[in-house]
Amino acid sequence: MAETVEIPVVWLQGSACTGCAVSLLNSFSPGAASVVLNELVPGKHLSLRFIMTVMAGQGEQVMEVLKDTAAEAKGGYALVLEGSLPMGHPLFGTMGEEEGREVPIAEHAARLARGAAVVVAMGTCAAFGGIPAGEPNPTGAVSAADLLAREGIAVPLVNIPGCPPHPDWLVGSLAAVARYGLEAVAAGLDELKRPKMFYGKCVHETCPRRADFDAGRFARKFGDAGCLYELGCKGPVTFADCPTRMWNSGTNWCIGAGSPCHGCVEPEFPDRVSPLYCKFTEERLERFRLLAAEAAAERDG
Ligand code: FSX
Ligand code: SF4
Repeated sequence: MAETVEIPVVWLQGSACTGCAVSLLNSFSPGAASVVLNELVPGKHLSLRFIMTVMAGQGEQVMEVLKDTAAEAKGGYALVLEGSLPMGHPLFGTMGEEEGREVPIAEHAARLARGAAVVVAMGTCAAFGGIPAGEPNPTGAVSAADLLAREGIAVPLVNIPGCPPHPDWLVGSLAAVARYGLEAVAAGLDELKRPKMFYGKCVHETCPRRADFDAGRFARKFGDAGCLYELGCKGPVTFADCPTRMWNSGTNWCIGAGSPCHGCVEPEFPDRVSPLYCKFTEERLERFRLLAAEAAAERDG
């Protein structure tokens, strides 16, 4: 029998609520235990070597794992980044010490990204900055893409946004990389580096309340039947397969539970889709995009 190929995975967490790691534990098919214990696709096994939320080890020993992976598996491991990277002060978000100095998570991330085959930004915080980078961004939090650009690291990046992301979006993307190769997955990314197989359709297109929208039947208060647009639904500007995939092992999803879509997979989340329960308009979105572009231009000098 052919030997199983091990794909080392290192998972670092910066500024985040830990929901992304918890969401991974909700993986249903395959189950979370199966993701780490069994072959993900025939002949390929994800060797999850480091993940702070779940691993039992701690201290020097686990920090060695990071160094060993960077050295032994150079160019062949996946770096998953959860959360944004706080860059505002050297003591924001540190992990471990080196010669008496506490090492910022951004430094670990940059070091590991240099030798990775792929960086996967898990969650909207890692992909676009998300909640920790919300105005006024007191910790100077940046996304994985920003970190790679600042450090001049040219490594393939896959964004898996969502606050938190659906477990299938990560597990499915990693399975696709293991099965079809990185190039095939890279070819299927949208302009925001999200896999189109999960983020290719607008929520509004496949929403079961779409007929209500078209007929002008709008919910006026929570609990009403009808389209949730007047209550702040961001489905018309949000790209994800939540309406068909659903959450919690296919149980339900935000709009199914009567909550407007908050647009959590989009770079505009959270600042520019807020207030979450206020009606959103195309004009408002345009204005916010303009402001965001101006702010980015100012930031980049
Ligand atoms: Fe961010 Fe992850 Fe939002 Fe939380 O840890 S994408 S705050 S739900 O889940 O990074
Ligand atoms: Fe569109 Fe939201 Fe209305 Fe669904 S509830 S039809 S996504 S506006």
